[in-house]
Amino acid sequence: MYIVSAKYLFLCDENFTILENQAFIFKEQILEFGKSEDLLKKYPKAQWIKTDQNSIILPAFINPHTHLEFSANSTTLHFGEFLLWLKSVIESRSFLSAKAKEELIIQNIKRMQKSGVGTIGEISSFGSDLQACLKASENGMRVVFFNEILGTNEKQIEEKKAEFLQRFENSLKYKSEFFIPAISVHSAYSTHPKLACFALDLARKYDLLVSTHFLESKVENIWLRKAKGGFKKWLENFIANPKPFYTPKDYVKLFKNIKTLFTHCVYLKEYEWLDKNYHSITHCAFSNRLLSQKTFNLKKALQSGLNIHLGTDGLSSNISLSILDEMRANLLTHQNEDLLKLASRLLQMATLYPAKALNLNAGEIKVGKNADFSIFNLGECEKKQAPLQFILNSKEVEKIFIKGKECSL
Ligand code: MCF
Ligand code: FE
Repeated sequence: MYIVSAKYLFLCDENFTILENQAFIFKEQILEFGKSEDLLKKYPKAQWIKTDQNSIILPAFINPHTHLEFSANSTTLHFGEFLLWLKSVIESRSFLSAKAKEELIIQNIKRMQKSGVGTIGEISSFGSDLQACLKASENGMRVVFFNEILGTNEKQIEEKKAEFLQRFENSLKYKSEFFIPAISVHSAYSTHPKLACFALDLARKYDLLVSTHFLESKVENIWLRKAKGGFKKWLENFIANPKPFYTPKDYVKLFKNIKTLFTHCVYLKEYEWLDKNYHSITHCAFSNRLLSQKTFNLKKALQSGLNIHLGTDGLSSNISLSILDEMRANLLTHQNEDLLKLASRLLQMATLYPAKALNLNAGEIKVGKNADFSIFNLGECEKKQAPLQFILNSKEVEKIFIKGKECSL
């Protein structure tokens, strides 16, 4: 049993409560809050976790959308327009993935851990990230492992199913509290309905989480809504008279009653298509700036009452996998939001909300929740300013605990 105290405890509950000079007792889970003196009297054998006098404690961050197989990208992929990027991905993905060796992926996971992340949602395109993710899951990183399916060619359906099944079934063998197999249906423009339905039937059968990219870019929006634009022109190089597989509304219907994270949704206005009980939106501001040609309307999205949370996306469309960097990007992106209110909302969007989207008993400092939390040192600051000052100034944790166990950094 342990006891830890902080200058400010960001509970990351719905009201964004901040406790000042308070402590809590924890084992694998959080057991009790109070003043350190009182708790020490009640639990004289509890071990002290030493903290700085200006420390901040908050739930470990959850980054539900990474592509670690693209970790080797820095200057290879092309940004500014989605098809430009997609063509560069198709050209360079085998080379990039071969360069993203286990060591590089582990290094990137470690970096995320140092930036306060305790859980990742990894979109696995090829399965070459499996070993690194398994190792990380033994060292305190919780991994939701989304096996990706995609393919548009009617003639290759069986081949694609078999290749997906092999990766998927292999990941199922390692299922544990820290390694959670899941499914990613890549997108409406890249996944044939036969493949999408095949994967989603498995998600229903095994009760698995699902992730999908949705209405991310200008070209995708025109393609799905009007069957026109750059996608059509590009596809005409391969097939005569190409048509989208779905309308956006029909695509969403495939995910009925399945817990799904819809990533991006920059061009979604019809929030009512999504089901609040099952669906959430992963917002990746940095990635959107590089690929989407439009800014996600955070105000409208939050007003819809849907669960909106943050993700970094991969180094395929970002320069950092740190959720803190992503929060700073969000501060600049959403300029019409009140700065202080946005700061505390962003912290919820990296803790409480993704935990709900991923069905995790974490993301909040609360009795009964897993003791997944980080300790940061921050200079002296006023309580109301603390969430913003924390986002502006924090880079690395002092300590991070997952399920009550300190992770070695
Ligand atoms: O989220 C970004 C942009 N949108 C779509 N896909 C990806 C992103 N980063 C990496 N990807 C991967 C995706 O998982 O790139 C491939 C897929 O394997 C694109 S489709 C050939
Ligand atoms: Fe992505």
